[in-house]
Amino acid sequence: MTGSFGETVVEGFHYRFDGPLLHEERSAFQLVQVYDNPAFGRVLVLDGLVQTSERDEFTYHEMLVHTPMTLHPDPRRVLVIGGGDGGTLRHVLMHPSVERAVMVEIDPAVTEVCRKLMPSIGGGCWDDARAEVLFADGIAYTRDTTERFDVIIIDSSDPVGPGEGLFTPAFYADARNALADGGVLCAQAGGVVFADGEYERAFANARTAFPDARLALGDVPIYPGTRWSYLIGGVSALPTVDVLAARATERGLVTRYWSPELALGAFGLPAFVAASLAGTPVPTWGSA
Ligand code: SPD
Repeated sequence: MTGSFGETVVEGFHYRFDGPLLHEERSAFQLVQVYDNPAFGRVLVLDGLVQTSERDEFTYHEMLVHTPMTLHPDPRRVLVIGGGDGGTLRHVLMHPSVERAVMVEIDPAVTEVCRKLMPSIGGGCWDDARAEVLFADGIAYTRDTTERFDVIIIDSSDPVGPGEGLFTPAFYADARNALADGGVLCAQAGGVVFADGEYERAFANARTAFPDARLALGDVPIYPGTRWSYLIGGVSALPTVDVLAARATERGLVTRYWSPELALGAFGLPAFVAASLAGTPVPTWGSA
């Protein structure tokens, strides 16, 4: 079947991918689609919004995972909320210090189709004895768990539909409680170029539980506007690049996007993002 898919980014700007639809189903939670695109390979789309692709997933997952994992000196227990495609779990398990990684995904249909049609994203994570994969509500899990985690990673979809509750003050407070002493939180917080208050709201809500919350930015070519934000909580002072580099070397990390220099530089924000987070009025996108 030939076809195309895409998103309306803002009024007057739509982006379109060509490629056949390989899979479509309405799960109990959302519309799940996989397309095949000549530039990005297979692409997972949920409720019409692009989630990840075979060819650029590394840009997103490496920032989302290796940044918090190397900010922690010895991450042994890790909780992943969402991340049904397996990319986040696969990258978490690259850290040899990890003894246990729990992934809580709400929609089994996402995992099932990604394992079948996009197997390179999760790789061997599904068979790793350190991993436990649960299909359950991540909000309830985080609230109710008695375990304490060194790193919690929120690999959600956008703050609409199933992902909405993962951006609230109540959820961030529960995540704070589920962290061990010295624990680090990382959550995807949306794009910053064509943002509609999304990352600012996530940041403000996270700050109610993590007074030290900060934002890092990275590039994800397939996402609208490309510049993507990652919220980090639980790190009062960033380490030096030498500390991050030593941790990456000790752990034998082999990365294609992430580097210690990039990770620390990512906390240097464009002026309009810093101003927006500070609540200082900034010109909206497209203003002269
Ligand atoms: N607008 C799409 C944001 C999606 C972020 N999560 C993607 C999941 C990839 N593991």
